[in-house]
Amino acid sequence: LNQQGCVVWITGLSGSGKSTLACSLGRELQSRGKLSYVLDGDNLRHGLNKNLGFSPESRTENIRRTGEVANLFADAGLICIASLISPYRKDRDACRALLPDKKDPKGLYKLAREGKIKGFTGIDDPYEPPLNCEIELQLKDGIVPTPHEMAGQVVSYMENG
Ligand code: GGZ
Repeated sequence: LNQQGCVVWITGLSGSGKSTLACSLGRELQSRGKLSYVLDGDNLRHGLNKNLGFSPESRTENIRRTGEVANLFADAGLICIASLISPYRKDRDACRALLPDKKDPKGLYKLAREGKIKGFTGIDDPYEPPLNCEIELQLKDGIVPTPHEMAGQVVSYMENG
């Protein structure tokens, strides 16, 4: 299997279309040759989470179990799409903490913040942005451009100045 696993977590109210989006995303990924698996809150409540109701504690446990399973799927290289109401922020944050951080894939920032790496650029050692660089890659509507778009900006500068 030549793909990096990850978790796409869909949260929202009952009836807001989470399951529909999850299925549709699964089909879209399949058409691109990517293997995915949907963990749907309502379905999981028939099996794995059969003994759970809707008290705050039960929901927390529901999210925790699903997060652990999603993490295993991702570890096996699948794109795991979880669709659960997951109403409480603290439960979603706990789930997120289980998963490898895509913004810190090597875990270096985490180690640096814990003081386990000293002199890490951007944490306890400076990064001095250039004062007069030739190109500054621009956000588009506040969104970070894709690598392809950024490459376009560089090429355009090289051609047109
Ligand atoms: C919210 C409830 C409740 C209560 C039953 N509150 O739209 P549905 O019907 O088919 O899917 C909903 C499902 C929610 O399960 P989750 O595992 O996603 O919830 S949570 O993340 O909060 O643990 C809904 C149905 O269960 N349902 N009672 N009281 N949704």
